[in-house]
Amino acid sequence: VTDWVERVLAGDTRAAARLCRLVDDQAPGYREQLRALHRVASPAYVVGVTGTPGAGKSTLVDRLVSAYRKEGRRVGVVAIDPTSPFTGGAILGDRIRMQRHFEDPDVFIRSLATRGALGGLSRSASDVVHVLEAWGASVVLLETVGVGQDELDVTRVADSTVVVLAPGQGDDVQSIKAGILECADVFVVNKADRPGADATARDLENMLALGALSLAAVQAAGGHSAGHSAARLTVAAGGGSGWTPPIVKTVATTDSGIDELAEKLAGHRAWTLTEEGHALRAERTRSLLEGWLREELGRMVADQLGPELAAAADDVLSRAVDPHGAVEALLARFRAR
Ligand SMILES: Nc1nc2c(ncn2[C@@H]2O[C@H](COP(=O)(O)OP(=O)(O)OP(=O)(O)O)[C@@H](O)[C@H]2O)c(=O)[nH]1
Ligand SMILES: [Mg+2]
Repeated sequence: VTDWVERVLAGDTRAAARLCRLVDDQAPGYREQLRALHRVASPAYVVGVTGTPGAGKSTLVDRLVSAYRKEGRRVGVVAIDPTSPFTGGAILGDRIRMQRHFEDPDVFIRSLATRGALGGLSRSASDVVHVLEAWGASVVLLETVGVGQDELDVTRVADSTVVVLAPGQGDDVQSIKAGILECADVFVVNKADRPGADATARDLENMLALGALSLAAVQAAGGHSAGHSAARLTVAAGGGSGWTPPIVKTVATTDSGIDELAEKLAGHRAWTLTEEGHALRAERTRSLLEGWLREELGRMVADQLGPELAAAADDVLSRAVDPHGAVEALLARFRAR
C-alpha cells in the first residue's frame, strides 16, 4: 500500500494514475495514503480555469500547458467532466484538444466526473491535486464549467482562478451569474478574433471600475459563497491595494495572448504571497473546509435521523407539532447521541 505512495513520489505516472483511481473509488485506506503524500509533497501552483460553456477553456488550458512545459515544469491537468446537459461530450472534446500532451511523460491529464463525487466535487479535486503534486507537478490546471455551486467551489482549491468568457454567446456580462465573475483573479476574454470581444472586455472593465463585482458578489452570495466575497471586500477595505483582476484578450486557437495570461497569473501568484493575498487564501481555505464540514455533518444527520425526520414530517403535517418544535426536537436527539 505504501508502495504506491513511494512510487508516486518517485514520479511514476502509472502509480499516480492508480492512486487517482483509488481516490476516485474512495478505496479503503485512501485517506491515509493521501495524508502520507501531503506530508512530503511540495505544493504545486494550482490554477483554476472556469467560465461559460464553450468559451474555450480546454483550448486555453492546452495552450497554458505548452507555456508551462516550455519553462520545463511538470504539469498536471484536472478536467472536471460535466455530465450536465450543457456540455455532453466534454471528455472526448478535451482529449482531442489536449491530444498532443497525452504523449508527453511530463504532463498528467485526469478527468473527474461531477456526478457521484462522494464527499463533494471540490474535495475530489483537492485529493487529485495532492496526488499530482506528489507525482511532481509544479503547476496544476483545473478546468471546470461554472454552471453550479459545486463546480464553482472547485475554484477555491486553486491559488489563482481564470474566468474565461467569449463574445457572441448571447451572454453579455450583466447576464452572467455573479458567482462566476466573483471567482476571478484574472479575466480572459477569449475568441478575441470574433466581433464583440472589445465590448465584452469594456463591460468587464466598467464593472470592475464601479466595484460592482464585489457588490454583486455580496448580494448574490446568499449563504454559500458569503465567506469568499466577504473576504474580498475585507481585503479591499483593509487599506491595502487589494487585487483588481486584470483582463486579458486571447485567441486560444492561435496561441495569441497566452504569454500575457501566464504573466498576469505569475503576478497574481506573487500577490497571493503578500500578507493581504495570504489573508484571502486563508479565508478561501476556511470556507472550503466549512463546506466540507457541512457535507459531513449533513451526512451524519441523514444517517442518524433519517427515519425520525420522516416521522417528524408526518407530525408536522398532522399538526401534532409545529415545524420549529420538530426541528428543535430532532436537534436535541442528535446532540444526545
Ligand atoms: N474562433 C475561436 N474559436 C475558439 C477559440 N478558442 C476556442 N475556440 C473553439 O471553441 C470551441 C470550444 O472550445 P473548448 O476549448 O472546447 O471550450 P470549453 O470552454 O472547454 O468548452 P466546454 O468544456 O464544453 O464548456 C472549439 O471549437 C474551439 O476550437 C478562439 O480563440 N477563437
Ligand atoms: Mg472544456
